[in-house]
Amino acid sequence: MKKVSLFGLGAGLLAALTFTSEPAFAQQSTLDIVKSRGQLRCQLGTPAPGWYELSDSGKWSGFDVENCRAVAAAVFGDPDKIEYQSVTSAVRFTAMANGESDMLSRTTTWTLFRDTQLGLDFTTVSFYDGQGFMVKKDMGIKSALELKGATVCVLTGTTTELNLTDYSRTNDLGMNAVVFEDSNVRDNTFFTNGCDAITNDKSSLASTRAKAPDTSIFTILPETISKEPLGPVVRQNDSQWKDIVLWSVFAMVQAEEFGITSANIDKVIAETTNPEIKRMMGVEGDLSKGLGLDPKWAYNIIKTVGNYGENYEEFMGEKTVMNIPRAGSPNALWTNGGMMYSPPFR
Ligand SMILES: N[C@@H](CCC(=O)N[C@@H](CS)C(=O)NCC(=O)O)C(=O)O
Repeated sequence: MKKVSLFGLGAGLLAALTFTSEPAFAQQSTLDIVKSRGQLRCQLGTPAPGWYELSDSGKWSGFDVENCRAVAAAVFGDPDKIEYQSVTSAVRFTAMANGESDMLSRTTTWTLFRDTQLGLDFTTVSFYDGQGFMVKKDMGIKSALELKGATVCVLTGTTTELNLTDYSRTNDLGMNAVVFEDSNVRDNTFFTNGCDAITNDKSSLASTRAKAPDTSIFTILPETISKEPLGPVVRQNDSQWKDIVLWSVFAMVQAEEFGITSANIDKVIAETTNPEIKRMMGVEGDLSKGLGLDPKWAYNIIKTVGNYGENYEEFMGEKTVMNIPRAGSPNALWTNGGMMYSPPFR
């Protein structure tokens, strides 16, 4: 029996439920459910370079996948105890609200509506982005403001779709949205000239470009038309679970600030005199108690998944197909002038 009303779903969304739901859980915490299942159910989007890639052998990897792996490492000491769910943007929140996914980590923008009217809680921002437009270079334009009357490929159920409407209206551009539910169909339509432009978070434009047979023919226009703070989402009303996901991300950010990597962590712990590192790594104190996790939860994240900077470099950095410079962006550590900032581990 579905108890979806627990999550504050409206009748409209209820009607839109497409997932078989498991029995809802009035008392049982998400942590208990995840532990007794022996796996974290983590929701990703459909495969996209940089963010969530699926190898031929069925292995997921990517920047947003690392948030799932961090939580599994925190809960189980093993980042692979995950059942991944690949879901389109259009139905992602339904899959959360009905209990199908324990968390989502999939280029999802934190907005007031989503945080307060879908039975969900946003945890923190793991990547700051903004929306842009990509066109083929041979179109010969330099600005989105030249896209008057253009057809623009866009994914449904996204902030992207809403921002496109706002931007077109505000600037009197009369753009025509060509709306898709499947991101592959959207991308292929753009590649084969079915639209003049494609719009998305700029990081996702880089991801689309990376899928193209010839990446050199595209240009991402300079305008950033929105704020897209992306991060993991959980169901509302389970603050312990929210804390686990939130502090798993913070642990990766804080480890980078401390200069702790997956490679040097054991040496740092053996040699450090820094009490905050000792507390964070479970060598001293009992900081893990409130989270209901093993004292080594943060150690397990950094040892097996790495710190924030390691993950950025591996999946988003300038040596990757994404090639998104971090220096000077909000995704730099606060100590380098960015916005990546963890509260204290005390
Ligand atoms: N950040 C925006 C856009 C999210 C979005 O559409 N992400 C794409 C990236 S290409 C995605 O996850 N696509 C996979 C899919 O929907 O199948 C939002 O939260 O609405």
